[in-house]
Amino acid sequence: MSSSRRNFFQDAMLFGAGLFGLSARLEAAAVKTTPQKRRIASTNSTAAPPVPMIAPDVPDLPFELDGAVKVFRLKAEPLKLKIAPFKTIDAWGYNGSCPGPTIQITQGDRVRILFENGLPESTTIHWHGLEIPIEQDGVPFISQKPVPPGGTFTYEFTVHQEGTFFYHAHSAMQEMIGLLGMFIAHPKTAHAPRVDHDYGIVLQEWAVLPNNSVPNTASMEFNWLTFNGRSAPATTPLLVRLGSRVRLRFVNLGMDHHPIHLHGHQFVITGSEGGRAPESTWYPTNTVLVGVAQAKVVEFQARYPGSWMIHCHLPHHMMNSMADLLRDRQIQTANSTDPRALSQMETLARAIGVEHVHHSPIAENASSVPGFPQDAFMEMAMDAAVDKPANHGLPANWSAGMMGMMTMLRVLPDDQYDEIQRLIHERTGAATPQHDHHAT
Ligand SMILES: [Cu+2]
Repeated sequence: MSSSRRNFFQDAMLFGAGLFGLSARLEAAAVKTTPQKRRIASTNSTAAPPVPMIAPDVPDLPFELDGAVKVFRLKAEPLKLKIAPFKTIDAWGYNGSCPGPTIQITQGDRVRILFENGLPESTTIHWHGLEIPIEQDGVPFISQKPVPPGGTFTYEFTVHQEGTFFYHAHSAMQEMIGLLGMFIAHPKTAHAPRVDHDYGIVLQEWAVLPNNSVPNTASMEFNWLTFNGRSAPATTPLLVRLGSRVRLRFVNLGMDHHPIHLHGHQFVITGSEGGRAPESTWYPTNTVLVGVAQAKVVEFQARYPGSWMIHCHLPHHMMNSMADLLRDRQIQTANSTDPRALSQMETLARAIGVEHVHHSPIAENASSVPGFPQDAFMEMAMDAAVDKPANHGLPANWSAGMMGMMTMLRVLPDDQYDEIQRLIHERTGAATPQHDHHAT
């Protein structure tokens, strides 16, 4: 038997039994990895199927099988989105999630999406980057009639590509209020070199005036920047084993291009919204510009232990609730009425010996120095308000250094990695690592 035939049969066995839903596959993966230490598989044969992608804070969309067709259900609807401790906005999304739940399939799959419009206005879904028949393209008035409020539409197509795609409403303002989600088409056998961890992050930006909850989708003054619908420190760190090979996928559908920077490691750009890039194009870098409507995929070896920042490097995208109209340019991260946030800020103040409850030390003559304040008044620790297993073991007041479009890559030795996976298991009762949707 040729090796490609053998690979095919291995895949058929591995995938054939596991077509109950991606969550079932993730569960199986988690069960395998949690109890005993898993050997790093980077250098192993690529015959096995790829690891599923995990988008922290975003669920996967389950499916049912109708014969060989994977049947998904998506409903567009308004929702409340808690983007930061004590900051909740009115967004629109799918199935109660913004970004919408991730669709993960295998190259070659036929998919059917039963779509329902729970919005107060018409919409459609466009499948960004997929080569599918024009009737499935989801452009209102051009490829289909708009789906009216309360209406339904069935999309069905075969995906012959592999890569990082996304779905979104094909209406500009609807995109900006949150109507998008990731669509991942995995190759049947993993790309070489094989990765041990695969993470996805959706980049979004919001203009929400103080004391408002509805984003102004016509504004260019973005003051809240999110990874997977959360602003730091509410983002969930990406956990990887020391020595493992890691893939990160970024998707951007906003008004700005975001230069995403990783600390402490070099990576190579291995793919875009068009699929896998040939290895001859890879070069070492540590910042990837994720343009509007683009996906960028990077890979690297997690060589250095520590909690390393991953963040947009546009300075204004490393802040929360940036609003110039606030008196004295004071920046507010949390609603100041929340007792947990306030008590955490007081703890920080005591720890660093300042009078004010919410910032690091300033000079006595600070107010007479031209230019002051710059970053003073912005740091507010709220570790307790964003407590979750993925943050376990970080230094006290770590959250004061986290704002805006920012998360961490936590490169952990086996014992620490396993300990946190055990805590995740305990906290959520779920087998899916890092999915911590309901943590407060
Ligand atoms: Cu940015």
